[in-house]
Amino acid sequence: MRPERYNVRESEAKWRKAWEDAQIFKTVNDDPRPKYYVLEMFPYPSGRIHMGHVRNYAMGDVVARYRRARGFNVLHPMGWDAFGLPAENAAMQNNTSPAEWTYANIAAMRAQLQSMGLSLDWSREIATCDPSYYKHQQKLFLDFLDAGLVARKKSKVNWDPVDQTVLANEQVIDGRGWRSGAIVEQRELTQWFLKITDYSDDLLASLDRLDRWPEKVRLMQRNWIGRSEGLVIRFVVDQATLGPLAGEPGTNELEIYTTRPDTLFGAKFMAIAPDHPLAGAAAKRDPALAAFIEECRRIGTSVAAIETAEKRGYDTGLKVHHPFDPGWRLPIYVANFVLMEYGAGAIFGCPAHDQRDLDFVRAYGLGVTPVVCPAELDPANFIIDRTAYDGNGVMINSRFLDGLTVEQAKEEVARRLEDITLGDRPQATRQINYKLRDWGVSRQRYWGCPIPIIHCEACGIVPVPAADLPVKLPEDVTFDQPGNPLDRHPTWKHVACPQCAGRATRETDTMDTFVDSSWYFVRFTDPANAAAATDPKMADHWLAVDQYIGGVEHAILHLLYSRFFTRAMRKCGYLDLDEPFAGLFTQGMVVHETYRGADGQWLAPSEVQVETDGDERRAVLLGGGEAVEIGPTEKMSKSKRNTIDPDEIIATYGADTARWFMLSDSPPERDVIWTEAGVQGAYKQVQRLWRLTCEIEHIIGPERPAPPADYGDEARRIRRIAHAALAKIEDEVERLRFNVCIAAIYELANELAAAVGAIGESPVGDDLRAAFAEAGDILVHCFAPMMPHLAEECWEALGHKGFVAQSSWPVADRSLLVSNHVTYVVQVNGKKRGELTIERDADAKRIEGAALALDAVVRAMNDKPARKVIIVPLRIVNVVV
Ligand code: ANZ
Ligand code: ZN
Repeated sequence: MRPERYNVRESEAKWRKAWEDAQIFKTVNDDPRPKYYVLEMFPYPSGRIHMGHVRNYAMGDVVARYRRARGFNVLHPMGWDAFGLPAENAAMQNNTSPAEWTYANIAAMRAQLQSMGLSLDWSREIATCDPSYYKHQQKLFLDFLDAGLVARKKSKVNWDPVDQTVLANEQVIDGRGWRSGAIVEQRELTQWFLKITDYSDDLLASLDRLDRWPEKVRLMQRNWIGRSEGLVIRFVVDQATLGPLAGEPGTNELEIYTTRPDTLFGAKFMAIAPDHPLAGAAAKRDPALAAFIEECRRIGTSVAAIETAEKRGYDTGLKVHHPFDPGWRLPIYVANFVLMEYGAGAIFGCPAHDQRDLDFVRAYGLGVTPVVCPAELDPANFIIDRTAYDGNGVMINSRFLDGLTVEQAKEEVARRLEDITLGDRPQATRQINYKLRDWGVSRQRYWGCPIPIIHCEACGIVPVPAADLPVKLPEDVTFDQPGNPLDRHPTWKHVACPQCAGRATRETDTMDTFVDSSWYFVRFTDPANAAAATDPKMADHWLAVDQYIGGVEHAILHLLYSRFFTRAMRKCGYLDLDEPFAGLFTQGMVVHETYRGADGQWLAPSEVQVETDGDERRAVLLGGGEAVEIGPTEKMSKSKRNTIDPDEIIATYGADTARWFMLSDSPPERDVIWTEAGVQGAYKQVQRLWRLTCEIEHIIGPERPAPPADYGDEARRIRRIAHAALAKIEDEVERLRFNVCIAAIYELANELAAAVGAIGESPVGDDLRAAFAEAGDILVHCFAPMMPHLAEECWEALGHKGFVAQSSWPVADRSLLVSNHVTYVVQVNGKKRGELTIERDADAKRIEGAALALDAVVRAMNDKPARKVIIVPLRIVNVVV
């Protein structure tokens, strides 16, 4: 007799060791089976896994195990996104080195992931901070440089004037340096850029083909790329307003970009970016303007800064002539909401139809004239108050445009201005703009991939020769002073120029860590390749990733950069593919209630006792009994202390329980609320499934009966239930609806338990034993992807040799599921007269009798006898009279 209780701890350790010993999750490249590549976004080695990881990796593992059972050669690898700032901070605080800290974290987290029982091929593990990885990344950079995909441009960085160092965006808190507290300045540095904008159109257009991506992610990418079609219009500057500036280059006209040329007659002002050359020129004669520009610079010109800052402007005193009415003059403001980097760095403002412009004129009293009236409104009653109107409608207050639609008016303005020549060019030209900018990859940091470039006084920029790669990070660095240790290292940066052998220095910037994660999924296809980043054959064989799973926080940058990298790698011959991720799934977060003590301090769930009294929930301090306030349910975070440690859960309940609960409780794209009761419920299921398996085994007996030729009613019913569950779970796993699968497993288990209970101790025929054997196998197969350890134990209990993890998925016999009735079309002399629903296995005589008895048939036969009745099985009955 088997033990009543399933010993989670013993069993989980045993099966993990058995899998490991047999190396069953190791993937070979030249396997003849069809490939399936499932990947979860690799973690940053912060030191410990959190529940979000558990959820993410449990989902990926279900897919991997399911596909393996379905006969695919599955690639399911794991690695570490291992460069980045936290390692430098830790080195600074704990007097260790970033490498030591990182590798210790990797070791700890690897052990944690292994305790989850994930079916990963650990032989393919990579860490992006390893020279064996970043060597190839440096080569990629040099190949991109050769291919014209790298540029060097000036760009702004955050500069801490006290620490004399560049700060990452996350090190700037409320405009101040995180360590020094000094007000951060913007400085221009020459930096390296990857030319992602070469692919703007392609990256946008291809989104349409990614039909296994969530629509919301595609929309976010579309918005980020931000394609817009508009018009560049040249406004003539009123020379009389120029004063001493008259004649200075670039002062006689102002070029703007607009997507709404139809609103030109609603214009109230012009606005230029603080760094616009005309602003600089005007500031020369106006110190207050110079001060205003300086202030705008300090706030910064990031999109986020601009969106939150109050709209402010400064009247330069300059004016332009309206293109359709020289007598109409518009003032030029310098405004903090106009970006130099977009369009022409200048706009005309139409407050009635643009919210920013409206906010602006409300502050500066410039008036509002609506020019587009919603079709259903009378223009006389149409008033713009606090909200601009950006919808469609009919043109009003717009002279020759009146009565046109917005689209017609846009076209009319474009046509007219294209026909006017100013100097030797038309006054307006059509233009397509993108929000997407080239990707600045230079970081003034130590713990990143060194950019493989040498600066020679004589030769300029010299790539490090391929034979000298990798450019390794020096290990003897200190973090006792601010700034980049590579800059102050005594020897590392001084080298002989590879071209002229003269004195030269290394580039001390390292790459943005997003570069590291932009091609790791490619590296997994051939991770030990020392000669090159990829073997194109392997890359093309494995890619695209069939199912990628990760957090929606990576919906924009990581995915866009990876899509760009794939295209750039194709250009350089590393692979032949454009879209790296055929299927994408973004999972929801793991959330938990929050608790606060009487002193307002956050309390951890482990410090709190929650009591339920009917619908009422109350919490008290564990031990103390003081009342605790139950706060909202929020994403698990250290700051709110509402985290649950996966290690503790796995130690108490086992990995299967943790996985099961993560998958069971809500649809995978939604947030899952972690509750103690939920985990306990999952644990009960583990025990229950074990007991049920033992009971089924008892019914089957020591010998498995061969499948009989005929099944009795009860055996047929059991088979139908099992195959229905199997078919359902197949369909739902493929749609990643894990919670629905689990519900179906519960249902199957309930039905089987009831059937077992009904048998009690009465004798069981071979057909029923065979049906139970089959149903037991199906049950175990169905939960094996979610609870792999328990499944092995049950598989063994059912008398199988070998691993369920390696056995094939049972074939769902869908013919068992079809209903017992079929519907025939009934014809008289070939003409449809009615329908007949009858048992599937009814014989010809019964079908004929029932068809001839139908009212519609009797009428159509008109008292004539049937000469012949032709039956097409399961489809048609034709009565010939
Ligand atoms: C006049 C106008 C009237 C506008 C109106 C909008 C509504 P997208 O789709 O983002 O390309 N714009 C142009 N360049 C800008 C810059 N450098 N900084 C800030 N804003 C800028 O939008 C283009 C619109 O954004 C342009 O059309 C311009 O304002 C503004 F009823 O021109 B519009
Ligand atoms: Zn040189």
